[in-house]
Amino acid sequence: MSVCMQEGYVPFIPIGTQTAQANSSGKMVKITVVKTSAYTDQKPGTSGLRKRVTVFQRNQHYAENFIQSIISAVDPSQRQEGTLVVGGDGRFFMKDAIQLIVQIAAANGIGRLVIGQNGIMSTPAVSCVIRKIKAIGGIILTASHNPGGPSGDFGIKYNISNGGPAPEGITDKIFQISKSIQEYHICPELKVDLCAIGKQTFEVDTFKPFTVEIVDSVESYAEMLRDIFDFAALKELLSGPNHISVRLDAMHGVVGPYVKKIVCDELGSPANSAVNCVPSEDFGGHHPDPNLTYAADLVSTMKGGEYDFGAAFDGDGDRNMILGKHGFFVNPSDSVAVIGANITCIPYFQKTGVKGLARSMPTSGALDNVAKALKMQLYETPTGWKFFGNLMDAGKLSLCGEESFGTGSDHIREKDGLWAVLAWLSILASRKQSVEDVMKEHWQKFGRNFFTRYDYEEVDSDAANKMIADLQQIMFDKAFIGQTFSSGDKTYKVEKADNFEYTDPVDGSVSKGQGLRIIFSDGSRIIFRLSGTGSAGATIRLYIDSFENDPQKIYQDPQVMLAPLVDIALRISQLQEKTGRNGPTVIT
Ligand code: G16
Repeated sequence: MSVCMQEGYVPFIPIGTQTAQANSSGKMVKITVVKTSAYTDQKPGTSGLRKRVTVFQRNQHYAENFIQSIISAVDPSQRQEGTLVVGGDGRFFMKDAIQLIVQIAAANGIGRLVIGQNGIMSTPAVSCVIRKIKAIGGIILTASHNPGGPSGDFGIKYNISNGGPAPEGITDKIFQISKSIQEYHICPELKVDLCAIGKQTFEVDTFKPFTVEIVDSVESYAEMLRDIFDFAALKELLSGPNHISVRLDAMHGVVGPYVKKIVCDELGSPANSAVNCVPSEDFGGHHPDPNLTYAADLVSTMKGGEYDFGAAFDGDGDRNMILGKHGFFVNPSDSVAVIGANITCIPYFQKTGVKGLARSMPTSGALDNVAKALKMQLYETPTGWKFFGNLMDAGKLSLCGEESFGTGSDHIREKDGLWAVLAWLSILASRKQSVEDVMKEHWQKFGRNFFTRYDYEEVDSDAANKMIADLQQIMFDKAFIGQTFSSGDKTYKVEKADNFEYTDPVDGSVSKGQGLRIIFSDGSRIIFRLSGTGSAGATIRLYIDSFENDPQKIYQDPQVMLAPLVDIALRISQLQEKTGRNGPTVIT
């Protein structure tokens, strides 16, 4: 029945396929109840549960407990009629996890699963499919930009019916269940063939037939993009007589098949314009993280000058990095601002209008400048794409972005790497300018927010927590406001210091403790927060944002421009002394 049967695969009583009628003589799939012990560390972070693969493999029932906790959070009345979409970025342990999801979903009365072929489906594509087929939610197997392979990371994320990451109310519920779970329900003999496109139906004890539908990983998503962008104009740009040359690096992640089918096959870019397009379980041994450090190969190729436009994606295809000729770097905070300023180049927004713009708190104020100039509403949310979903559902938000290489719109409820690339290409097609010229003109018109982020990865957790606690104490001292700090020839006066708190304008929910902010009288900001996506130790992020509109200064090197603020941040926090780190692991 399948042309790509997996090794060791033993098909178990599918009673029907797309072509065959249900066979009532098929054996009944039995449900087993397994006793288990709860774990206390299954709290979803910024985006799902992310841990070392070994944590999932070596701790008994670790993955089963978390999958059961997710499904237990789904109202039983929704399960039998409901569909869950399942897909992942192809990393090590994904296929094992998908088989567990199938077995546990069936045993808990979920009616139908829709799974990407071979388990492959990018995070934006899962969001797209959930919305398209009106599923009750989805489970995404990814640790995003974290490395993969047997000694890398694995992750499980739950998305809700709007296609977006579960909000805190639901992730808290999942966490509570995981802390007291005593048993899980599973159909251990049930196995599905992930290769064969089509339906497999099983008769599960107690419940009515359980259907697993394996779908093409790319098609629904491609169809959506065809509706958003002007494919004829993009085709002209990529393969017409005056075409530009692009270099897209899928970083061995899930986006490879999407880039190949959409950009190469459909828009006509030559096959060699897309590299590292076969998803691999360990991402070729690299970090699938589209930044200047981990996408160094792309940066160096772009510096050669052969290509006009470059982009890289992360493991699950939701992040993007945009580069121009000779490696000209577009900061993600600027990227969303440029898209905002040129939004009418994208047909989708001509149809829907622009309801509002949003950025996460640490993201630079570049988007604010656009919102102000174009008289659009701007929302500032905590870090985490899940915070944008409510605004979109309420019709308040069209375009948003984060400094962490995430850009997207209300076409789905996840950030979308390939969408961002097509958005930039639409701007280039319409303006007939280079990436660098578009960016420079933007700074001339709106001023420039110089931005940098320093990441200190795998810091000792106690030391990181103490540093943050001590800093908060300093900042909350009344004497801190009004204090001045100098470095080189620059002096800054503290105007405001707080731990960012967000009240969702739609449902009134409050999210506290979202990052320490020191805001100076000229609007410059120093922000410290602990990452919620690491899997070992703590990652401290230091963000610096400072606006400049002197035309003589807007082309300077951000690291030079921001050096005084970095110095001040390190002095106030004593980060180096308290963590023993002399420098960051990654600078963006
Ligand atoms: C996730 C979230 C993003 C967030 C990023 C970084 O992205 O979806 O909204 O900005 O993590 O979070 P943190 O600073 O806490 O590490 P992804 O691509 O990792 O799923």
